[in-house]
Amino acid sequence: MGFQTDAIHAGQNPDPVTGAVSTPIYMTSTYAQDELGVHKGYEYGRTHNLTRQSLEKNIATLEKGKYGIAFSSGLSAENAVLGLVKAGDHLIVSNNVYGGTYRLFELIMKDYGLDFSWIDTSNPKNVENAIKENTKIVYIETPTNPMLNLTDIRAISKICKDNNLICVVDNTFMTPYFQNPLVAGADVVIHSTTKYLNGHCDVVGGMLITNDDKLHERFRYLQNAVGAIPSPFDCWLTLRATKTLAVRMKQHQENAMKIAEYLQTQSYAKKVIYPGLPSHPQYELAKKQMSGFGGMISVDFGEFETAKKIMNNIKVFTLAESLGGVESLVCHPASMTHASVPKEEREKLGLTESLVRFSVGIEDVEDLIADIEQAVKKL
Ligand code: P1T
Repeated sequence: MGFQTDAIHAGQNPDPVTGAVSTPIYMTSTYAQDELGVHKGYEYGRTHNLTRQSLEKNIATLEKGKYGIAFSSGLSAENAVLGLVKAGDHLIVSNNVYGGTYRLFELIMKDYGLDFSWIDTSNPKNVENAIKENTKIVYIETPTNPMLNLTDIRAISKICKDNNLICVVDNTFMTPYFQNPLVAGADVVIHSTTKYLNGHCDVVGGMLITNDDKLHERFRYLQNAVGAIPSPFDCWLTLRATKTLAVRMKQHQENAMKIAEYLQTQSYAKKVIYPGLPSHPQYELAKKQMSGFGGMISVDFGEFETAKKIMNNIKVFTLAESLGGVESLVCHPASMTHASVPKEEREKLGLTESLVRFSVGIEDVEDLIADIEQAVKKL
């Protein structure tokens, strides 16, 4: 089936009892058993929930995967990935990832005996060179948050296959509409469904997707044993949202392209980073690896004061953490989403105090550009 057909139908069948077309929200913590040891396959809410199963099947289908395993946040999904390794193991990770990912890996899990190498994965050679005896996972984010650096998923997946490593890709920024890492050879896809998949800034959630039976078995075990599960209502909201993912992503990207092209002509915007601009250093890879460029733009305004004034004066864009909602947001990565990353590390990546991240929503683009113009007039 095509993407939009799957988005609307995969994982969803009319309710067998009433014929309800919209998947019911099964708000129950437990299930009646017919007699001891005889039940309908549903025993306890943490372990089984039909609304959650529908969402898992839906997103797995969009990612061209066999299995989806839902979590209560993107970070709890990431934590389940770390449940594949044990003390003494080594992981290679993209040197620019969401700040919370850095915090979980480097500031928490390192104390439990995991070793992380933070590598510029945009050059596959760097990944090959970083492999050690005890390396188990290569974890990449592409495009990265917020520098929008790309990593060649095919090249990294091949290195992983050749070295018996697990390749994990955070596909939050692109969504399955623009990029399918499993098709490119990755073993696991991770999403913060909080972002584009849910798309309305009203749910926090996460998802892992894989084709591998063994990985699925382990993730399913961890989902139940650790218990970081999303509520049935949150699953239902996200299931409702993926139905419009394709139309939303088209509009996010159309708006983002127009804004990026506009900002590029403005002298106050010292550096405009958007994978859809030919000036992006990995524009060729972007065209090859993704079927679109997404809705995220990062702009370096050169001076912190300029960046601050724009963020404080902008009106249609809301100054807030997060991204991927229908409403446009603006954020200051250095003090907000990436505050956990040491300043020296941030500066090495170009994640400066004057960098502003725009999550372009699906409002009328003329209003968004006029909003930036009015904020800049106050400089
Ligand atoms: O917030 P949560 O659902 O736990 O997801 C974490 C996460 C994982 N991966 C990426 C690429 C992300 O961007 C995030 C969360 N990011 C933000 C909250 C943000 O504003 O960048």
